[in-house]
Amino acid sequence: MPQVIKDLAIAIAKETENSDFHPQSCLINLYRKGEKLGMHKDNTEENLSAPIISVSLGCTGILVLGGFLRTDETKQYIVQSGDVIVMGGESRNYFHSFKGIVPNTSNLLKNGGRLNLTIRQVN
Ligand SMILES: O=C(O)CCC(=O)C(=O)O
Ligand SMILES: [Mn+2]
Repeated sequence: MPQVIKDLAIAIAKETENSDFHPQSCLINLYRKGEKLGMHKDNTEENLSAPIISVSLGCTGILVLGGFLRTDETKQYIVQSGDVIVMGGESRNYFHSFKGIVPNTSNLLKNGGRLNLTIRQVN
């Protein structure tokens, strides 16, 4: 992982009182018009208490955040380029999904769309 991403994640973690965060992986998702990510929990990491740090770049999109159960009530959040979501504490293990982008809201990426970085501590 590039040092700049590690440094960014550590700085974000500190801002949210996660002073002992060790970034070990960065998953990059690319969403074009009409593409989504279904409801899931991030539970493949050995360490399920370190926060997940999510950085949005490019087009605006809609993130859906639920609770511990798939059937829990959800809330939708508009995420714009540069926005950061920290899933820490209880929300570390909440169900969530990505509903899709609002096309033509950013020209950061050459062909439009949105990049999402999720930076994780694995163990
Ligand atoms: O694109 C997003 O904002 C969510 C990404 C996500 O939940 C994941 O990669 O596990
Ligand atoms: Mn996820």
